[in-house]
Amino acid sequence: MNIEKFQIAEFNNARQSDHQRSFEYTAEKIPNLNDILQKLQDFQVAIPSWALGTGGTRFGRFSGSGEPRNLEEKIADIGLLHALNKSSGAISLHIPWDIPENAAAIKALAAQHDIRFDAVNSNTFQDQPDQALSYKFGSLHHTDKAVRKQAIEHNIEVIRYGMELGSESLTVWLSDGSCFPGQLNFRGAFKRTLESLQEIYAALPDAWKLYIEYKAYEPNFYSTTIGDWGQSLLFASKLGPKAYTLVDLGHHLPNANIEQIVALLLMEGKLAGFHFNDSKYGDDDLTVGSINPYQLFLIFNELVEGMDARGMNHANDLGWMIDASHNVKDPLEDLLQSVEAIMIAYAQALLVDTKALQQAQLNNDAVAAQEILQHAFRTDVRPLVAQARLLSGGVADPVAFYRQFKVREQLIKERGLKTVATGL
Ligand code: PSV
Ligand code: MN
Ligand code: MN
Repeated sequence: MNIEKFQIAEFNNARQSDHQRSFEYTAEKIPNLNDILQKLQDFQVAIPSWALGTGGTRFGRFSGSGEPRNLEEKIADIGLLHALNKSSGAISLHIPWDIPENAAAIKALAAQHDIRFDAVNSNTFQDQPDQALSYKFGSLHHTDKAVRKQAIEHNIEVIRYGMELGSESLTVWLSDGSCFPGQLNFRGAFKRTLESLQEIYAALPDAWKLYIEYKAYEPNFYSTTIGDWGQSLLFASKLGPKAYTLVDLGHHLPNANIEQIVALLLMEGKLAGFHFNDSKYGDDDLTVGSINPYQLFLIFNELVEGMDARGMNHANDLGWMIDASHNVKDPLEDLLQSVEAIMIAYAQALLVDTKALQQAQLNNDAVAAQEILQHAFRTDVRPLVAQARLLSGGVADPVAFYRQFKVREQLIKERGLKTVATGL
């Protein structure tokens, strides 16, 4: 289905005076308004190809309707998101869940929707039907050289797909680890993983980056070979300047201070970017901002301050991706909410009076520091985010538009009631 320009105009016009009033109320207090609006317009969040269908758990999956049946339809879905919010102009592919058989055609289709290809993701955490050797006991860390070789070759194949599409980074997440004490020699596993990653690193084209994602536990429940940011950073440092640490917000032990991790990785020039999601208990992969929006704001506060200090470009110098999937929401509505939550946290962070905060820190004035942060956090920046979206040609309220124009119903008409998208 296509979203027509006149539909957007009609929808926005009906909301214009309300929006204008709230925008002006917020805007008049912001000195660098145009700069903030431009930054919001430039900021794009990649949508994972695996989040467009309803997710499941090991207890079951309740598939939605009108889900995309192939990569082309996934790109069309992201095109819909991007037409509405103008902030979803990138896709992150997981291979082999989504194989771009005809890369030129896929690339052209994405370009029609103004979508570029962000990081490509390899998958050595599942066995595929035609696969010679099993990853039951790991992949890049496996004790058997032949299994490691198979996993290395898969990663190199993923790089090749990415090159055809114009991606410039490979994300490696390993489920490698152990379930029981004694099962694995930690140092042996680390060294084997490093050797495997070195071979993958050697296959990276010049402009490419290698993103090393860590995760504390699951599916292995005693140890994970890349279990935390320290281990990931160790690999990234040993590998070289093209290797970075990727932070998935759901991959920490409970109550971890993620904003502090982010600040230090940024300081070291080793932060790859993010897999955004939210969680209450573990790797819950819930909608971004649905559980702990203050944490998300604090992360963005470190990002804005740290990136500005290093002269980095907010939009381009890190990888911004969503990694979420769950059971009960329409995935497209969920992704609209996730992107909105990211834009809100980013806008709030852009409002922080960094100089005043630094002064409060120098004075050890914890009260003033909290006032400064929470003043920004409690500002209703939704009109700013909406204004940026309108300036880019998007809609005032994406979820409301999606419902009013019955987008899912249209997709069901086109694709059918019973459709299952590939992914977890
Ligand atoms: C693992 O939990 C993970 O976060 C990795 O990024 C995978 O690629 C993705 O989820 C799969 O859904
Ligand atoms: Mn992830
Ligand atoms: Mn995860």
